[in-house]
Amino acid sequence: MFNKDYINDTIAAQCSGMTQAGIGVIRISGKDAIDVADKIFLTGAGKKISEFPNNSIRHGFIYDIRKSLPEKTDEVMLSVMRGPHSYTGEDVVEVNCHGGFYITKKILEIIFSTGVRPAEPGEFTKRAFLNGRMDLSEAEAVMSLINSKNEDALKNSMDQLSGRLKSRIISLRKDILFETAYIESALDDPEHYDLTGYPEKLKEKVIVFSKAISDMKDSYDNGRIMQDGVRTAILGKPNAGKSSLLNNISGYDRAIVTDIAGTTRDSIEENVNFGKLQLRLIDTAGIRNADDTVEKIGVERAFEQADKADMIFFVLDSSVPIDENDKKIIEFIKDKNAVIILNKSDLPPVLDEKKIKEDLTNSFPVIKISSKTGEGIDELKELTEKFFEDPDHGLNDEIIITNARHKKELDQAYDSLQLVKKSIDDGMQEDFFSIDLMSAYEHLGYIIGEDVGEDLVDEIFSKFCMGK
Ligand SMILES: Nc1nc2c(ncn2[C@@H]2O[C@H](COP(=O)(O)OP(=O)(O)OP(=O)(O)O)[C@@H](O)[C@H]2O)c(=O)[nH]1
Ligand SMILES: [Mg+2]
Repeated sequence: MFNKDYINDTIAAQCSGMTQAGIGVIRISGKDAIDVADKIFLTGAGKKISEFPNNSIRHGFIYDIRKSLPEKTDEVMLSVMRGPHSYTGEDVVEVNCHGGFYITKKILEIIFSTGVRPAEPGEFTKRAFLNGRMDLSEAEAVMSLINSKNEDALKNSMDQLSGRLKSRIISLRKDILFETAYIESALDDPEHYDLTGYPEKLKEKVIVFSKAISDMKDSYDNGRIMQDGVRTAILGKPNAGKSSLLNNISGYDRAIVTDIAGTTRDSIEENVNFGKLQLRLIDTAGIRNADDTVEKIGVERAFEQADKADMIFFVLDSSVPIDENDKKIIEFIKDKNAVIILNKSDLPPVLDEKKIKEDLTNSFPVIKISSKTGEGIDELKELTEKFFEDPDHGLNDEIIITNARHKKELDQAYDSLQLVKKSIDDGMQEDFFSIDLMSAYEHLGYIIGEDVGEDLVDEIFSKFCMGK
């Protein structure tokens, strides 16, 4: 299916970030990798890398062989990893050079002058997949590992990279295939296989398979939270101190704060690390019946943001009494995830805390803070962390799906299994069962890269960063 000539050439790219740094890493992969390294590198004692054992690293010099008299270009460490036991499954050479823009670019140019081709984004990992070093779900885990912004996301990517999702999918596929094979054998050889009572047994198994798949499907929301952060909308009436809270949590003056009610007009987003969590914090316009057109739109947007959010920080100004605007918000958040924040704890309290708890039927945690002095922010942090550690909202599920492509295939596998169940309930012939069982089998296979087309593979790897 895949063009083998294509994988016969040798590629190279800078693997370290495109920034000034102590060390820059350039990777060369393909059948000529070691020959190329021999042409451009010598140790101080004049030895070539091909003379060195596998998985070793050597100190030496890169020479600019484009000059008539090769010229020392950089002092480097060079490592050699021969295929098939390398990242890509091919011969790989890595150059650790000095990490300046100019020097890494120059070494790459020397490498390209030998006929090596620049690697496309994700091409090293794509080769690892094509050479059977990892399945598609593991290759995708490499990308999410690089993109991880917090502890949970990192742990989950590492789990996926070590093949946890893959083993679950493989075992499910094996069980589904067994049933299909049984049906096919029974239809071919009715003398030795008896299908009496089989549909009922199959139905029980299909329910078990469906449950396993729906658990993975359900974890997708948590997966998104883990990967992109908890969408947290800060909601409250004008002047409650919403923008001050955003500024306090993000650690700098992100939003404009004034004592004029209606300062924030449009929603403002900021990604912050909040304890172990990553929050996508959204400051919104203060909720009130505004006459001003712009402010009105701002208020509508505030409610839209709160609707989409995983969590609402409802900010009340504890130095003034509750008013109609607060009541409107109390009504709005009733069936949502929210924390009630009594802000301005540094001022004499006016607001009746007991009354608020009653109004909210005690269903939300209430916390006192001061966005001005920072009092209570640590408690808010702990409370938010605890909320998302709770197994109900949990980031502790066994396997967590973070990839939209995986979710889509799981949806389709699940739907196919529901068709099997329906055919059983409708008393259809056994061969109907196997068609939909096989469809579920195929969709699960796409997750790990069984029988996926070249286009899809190109699409997936093109999302990777350079040098990976
Ligand atoms: N004393 C005290 N003042 C605060 C606190 N938080 C905010 N303020 C003050 O309250 C006023 C309004 O603060 P903002 O953060 O702009 O309020 P907001 O909710 O974003 O207001 P809008 O954008 O108009 O909806 C400012 O003068 C802040 O300095 C606090 O904890 N203590
Ligand atoms: Mg504001």
